[in-house]
Amino acid sequence: MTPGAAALAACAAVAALALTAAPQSQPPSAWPVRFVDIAREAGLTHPITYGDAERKRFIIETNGCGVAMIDLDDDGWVDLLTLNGTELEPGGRRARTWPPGQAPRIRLYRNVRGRFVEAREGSGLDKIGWASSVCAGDADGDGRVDLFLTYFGRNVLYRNLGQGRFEDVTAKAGLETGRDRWGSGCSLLDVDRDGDLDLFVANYLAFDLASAPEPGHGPNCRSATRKTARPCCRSARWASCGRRAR
Ligand SMILES: [Ca+2]
Ligand SMILES: [Ca+2]
Ligand SMILES: [Ca+2]
Repeated sequence: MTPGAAALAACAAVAALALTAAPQSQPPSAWPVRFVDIAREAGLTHPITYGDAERKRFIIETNGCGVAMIDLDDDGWVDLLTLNGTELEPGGRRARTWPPGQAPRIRLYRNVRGRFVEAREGSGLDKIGWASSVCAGDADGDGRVDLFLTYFGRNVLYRNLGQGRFEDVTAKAGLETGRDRWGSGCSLLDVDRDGDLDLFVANYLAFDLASAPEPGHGPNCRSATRKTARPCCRSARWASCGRRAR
């Protein structure tokens, strides 16, 4: 057998072995996971408010907000924090003023063996506004999980004081931005591995409620593919957008 023929024969043998060793292909089985909505049974019935429930005029009313599931009291049961938004004044461009006790608020629920019980008073998570996202971590290294919340407006760092109570330490932590921005996402992570948690905040649009055009009247709502620009969001289903953040 020539060297070339020997090499070919060896390759054929390896290929035959590979074929016999290859697993038989199996039809994909259904993923054995199902989800069932048990929010009501678990005690989670409060709605989230984010702009007018029926008609959205501006993009700020459309994005909604996040939640966090964390064991805040170290009892082994994951607790729940739900953020909230607000509404605009009817026909106006400012966040409305709410009667005492009626503002949509951040809700902190303690998990009591699978049922969530709201901590009604004294949590200190008091800021009302367009909350967007939340991230959790022990920012000051005292062993308790703290919370950072982003807003359209002013972001907030809440220090966990224990017993379901929090303190706004944004200014103390050097996190005042000096101007309103639209914080859309965040992470608390040790980027440089020095043992201290660092903070990453992503911002969304540069958006100003005072100057945002009504739906159908802004340059972002015009078709760029037609010779004659025309509104592409005439319906109230479309909301007026802002510029990209820089
Ligand atoms: Ca818990
Ligand atoms: Ca802490
Ligand atoms: Ca660090």
